Amino acid sequence: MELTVLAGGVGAARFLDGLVRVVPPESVTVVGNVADDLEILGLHVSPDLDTVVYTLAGVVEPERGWGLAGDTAGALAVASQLGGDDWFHLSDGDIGLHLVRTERLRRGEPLSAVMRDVAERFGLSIRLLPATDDPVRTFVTTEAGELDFQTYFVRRRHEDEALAVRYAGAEDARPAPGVLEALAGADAVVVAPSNPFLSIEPILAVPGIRRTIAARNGPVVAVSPIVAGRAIKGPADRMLRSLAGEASARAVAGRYSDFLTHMLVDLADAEDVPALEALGLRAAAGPTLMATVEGRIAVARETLRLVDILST
Ligand code: FO1
Repeated sequence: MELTVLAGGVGAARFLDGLVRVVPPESVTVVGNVADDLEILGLHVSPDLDTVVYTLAGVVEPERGWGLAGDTAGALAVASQLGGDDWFHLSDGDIGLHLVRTERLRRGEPLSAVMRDVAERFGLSIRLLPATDDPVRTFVTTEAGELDFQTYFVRRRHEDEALAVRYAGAEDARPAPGVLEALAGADAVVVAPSNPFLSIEPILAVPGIRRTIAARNGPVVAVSPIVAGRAIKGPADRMLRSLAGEASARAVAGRYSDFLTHMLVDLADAEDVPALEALGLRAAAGPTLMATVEGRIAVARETLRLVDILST
């Protein structure tokens, strides 16, 4: 049994943390978003891939859901004193990863090769693939102008209304080695509970990825990142309202209408199930909250039950 998961930020990492406790981690391939990668203080940072690594390795800062738990920030304090960028929080241990990655990328190695080694050295058994080794970067149009992703998200705390989203470089990007095979060959593809615009669509924008998913015969199941009209974390609810008309599981399903076959919505949204089924999906309401490990396991189990991979 093989599962391939499209994954963005913290919600996806928490979902994966449950999934690898329910199925053998070796059977899981993650296709991760790289469009929120940034260069800062001369370092290449891949927040979404690192969040998956730190979460599955059990070293993530648990409240925020990103970065290393219990780490110091001496390097950033000195950088700040010297007038360097200090708005993006990089802790000392995290910088160690960015140093190694940046050096290897500068030597010409692909991101996928670097992250394969990083995942292995953190003891992970899943396969972690960036969607692409090529540079794709998200830009968000706001009333303050077009902002690069981390300026919109971290520096301005995603307070601006998103009027449009663009994935620069996507049209020239190629899927990283193994991505299309993992999507075509999996018993199920899972769209993690991630922001459609900021986490999933930048993956789908890489030529070949969306088409390969749509051409599957097997199930493609999404877990709704919206609970009772609200995002658990981040701006997905506000972005769905401004860019897709409403913040609901239905609106999320609408973003994936060309390939989605199944959808898990939160128990609070059980009344959405008939409307999703009217769209031709198999849908179910179940737990989707992932604050605890037990919650993450429950979400993973419900997702796999919905696509008949688990029977109990
Ligand atoms: N998120 C923040 O809100 N503020 C930060 O300063 C910040 C730093 C950061 C450093 C490394 C890393 O792996 C993630 C970091 N994040 C930070 C999270 C990240 O910006 C977002 O969660 C994702 O890019 C969105 O998926």
